[in-house]
Amino acid sequence: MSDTTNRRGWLKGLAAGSAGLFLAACDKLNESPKVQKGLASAQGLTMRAQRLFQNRTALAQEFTPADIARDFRANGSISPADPAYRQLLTTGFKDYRLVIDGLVERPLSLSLADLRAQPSRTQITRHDCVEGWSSIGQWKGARLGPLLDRVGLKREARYLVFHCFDSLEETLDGSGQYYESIDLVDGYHPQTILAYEMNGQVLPVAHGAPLRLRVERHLGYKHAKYVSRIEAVADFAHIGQGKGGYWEDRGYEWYGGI
Ligand SMILES: Nc1nc2c(c(=O)[nH]1)N[C@H]1C(S)=C(S)[C@@H](COP(=O)(O)O)O[C@H]1N2
Ligand SMILES: [Mo]
Repeated sequence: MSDTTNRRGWLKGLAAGSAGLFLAACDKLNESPKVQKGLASAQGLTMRAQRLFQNRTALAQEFTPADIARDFRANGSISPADPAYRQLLTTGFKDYRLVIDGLVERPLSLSLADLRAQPSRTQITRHDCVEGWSSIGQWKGARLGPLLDRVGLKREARYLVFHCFDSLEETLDGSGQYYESIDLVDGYHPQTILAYEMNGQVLPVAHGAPLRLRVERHLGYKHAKYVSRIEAVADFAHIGQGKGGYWEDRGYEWYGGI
């Protein structure tokens, strides 16, 4: 079965459920406003929800090279001390592999060279941290959408969990490990990339080397740095403290949309 057929079947299966509306946003079909309208009324959604839905596929604002911050702030973990990370860093990430698994048909393990060979996107965007600062930077990375098609999401997959190398908090039970999650609308959003370059240079350690998520319609904490694994899941109740992310487990909203 080809990737496209696969994904259609997957979308069809879900369109029956309540999740279908949002998930269908990544299908070509939905570029037609008529179809969006039909879907929304079929689901009995209010005008407000419909607007939110259409809005979610829109692009985040992009800027020009002149707007790039000279001193893009680094925040949270900036130099992970975790042994597995230190080991990879020492050897220039030559043994780094991004694992994509969970509810997928064909799990993948990708080197940085593999990732660089994937369809990419370069974008100049503004990063907004809830702590009240913003910085504009240029990011280049592998588009997540085509990678999701490559692994073939199973019908039950609804979220993507990004597991990171760094522990932001030292704990004995591992609950201080950073992680994040997004839904499939954001997974397939054209500006959602796994960035390996920042401002035309190899991604610096402080900003998440060798690979970090850019999910441009969201607040800073959703942009997982030091990504080691992407796991497709039906729900994230069993991960961390169950709220979908390190900061979500500590009180932030799961939906950090901007
Ligand atoms: N793995 C990991 N990802 C992370 C964090 C972190 O501490 N660890 N901090 C988050 C927060 S709150 C922000 S604002 C951004 C900071 O990204 P930057 O260091 O490139 O500015 O990364 C986000 N992703
Ligand atoms: Mo942040």
